[in-house]
Amino acid sequence: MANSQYEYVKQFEQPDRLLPNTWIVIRIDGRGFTKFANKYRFEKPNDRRALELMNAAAKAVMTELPDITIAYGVSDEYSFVFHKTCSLFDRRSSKLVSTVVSTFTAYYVHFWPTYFPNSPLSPPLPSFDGRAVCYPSVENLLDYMSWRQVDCHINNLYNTTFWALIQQGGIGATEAEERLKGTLASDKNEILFSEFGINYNNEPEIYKKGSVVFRDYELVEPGTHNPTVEADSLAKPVQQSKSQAEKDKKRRSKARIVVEHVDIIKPDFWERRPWLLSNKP
Ligand code: DGT
Ligand code: MG
Ligand code: MG
Ligand code: MG
Ligand code: MG
Repeated sequence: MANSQYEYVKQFEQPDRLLPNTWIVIRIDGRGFTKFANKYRFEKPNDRRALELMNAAAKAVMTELPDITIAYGVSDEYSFVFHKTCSLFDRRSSKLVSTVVSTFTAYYVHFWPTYFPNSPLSPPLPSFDGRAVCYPSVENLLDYMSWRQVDCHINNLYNTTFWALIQQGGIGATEAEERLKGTLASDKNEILFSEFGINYNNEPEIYKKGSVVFRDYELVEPGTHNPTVEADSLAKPVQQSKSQAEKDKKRRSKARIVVEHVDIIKPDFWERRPWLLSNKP
């Protein structure tokens, strides 16, 4: 099409390409989910249907975007990790973030009736915000993932104790908050055990650890790979032929996507699945 007198407006667009050779994390978070959870009577502190709905939407996002290496979800949030060699949308931040957010939201609404068959959605409908952050090293990326999982643990231990005090202990929210002020993890474990007979260790893994979504291949022996060293050893992305890249992409789209509730803070998880952090996406 010939240039029109209006074409100059294009120059107002700002470039937003994310730093090359860095791991891109896109985190989405439910907007106003405190209210949303009350409206649909989510169970407190954890509603399994709500968490499984989040996981189903995350799985669908990973299926549609094979560039995503791994995802981690807790509460109303999900973090999607794009491989450092990812070139999708020329790594343009707004395109990546908006695609992840809208794909996730669309599937969340799509799968809603499967998980909440007796509570049809009505406006205001669920929506999510999103942001992209680049992590330059595997160590930074793993620290990010650990940060989210530690957050899950701290919040879940607090919420489990808080709601036990209210639901089983019969005290009010203000009083429960007072009781928990300044307590350590060991104190909360003790309250749960001695007052309510709850052994926190026996709580469901999905609540304690959150949800990890990734493509599954055969596990390797632990200790034979050091993913941090290996994946950080090359500054330049491995040059692949187009046909090889296509093949890899096909392999990724065919792989089984699994959801597990496991520790991703210790190196074991990563060592046994070297494909997650490998230089080749
Ligand atoms: P935001 O993200 O700033 O728009 O505001 P919120 O309200 O979404 O706050 P956020 O994201 O910090 O916290 C998540 C809220 O979602 C939190 O208030 C509890 C609620 N929520 C998430 N999962 C569950 C669940 O399984 N059960 C219940 N009862 N509430 C949940
Ligand atoms: Mg928030
Ligand atoms: Mg939220
Ligand atoms: Mg949140
Ligand atoms: Mg278009």
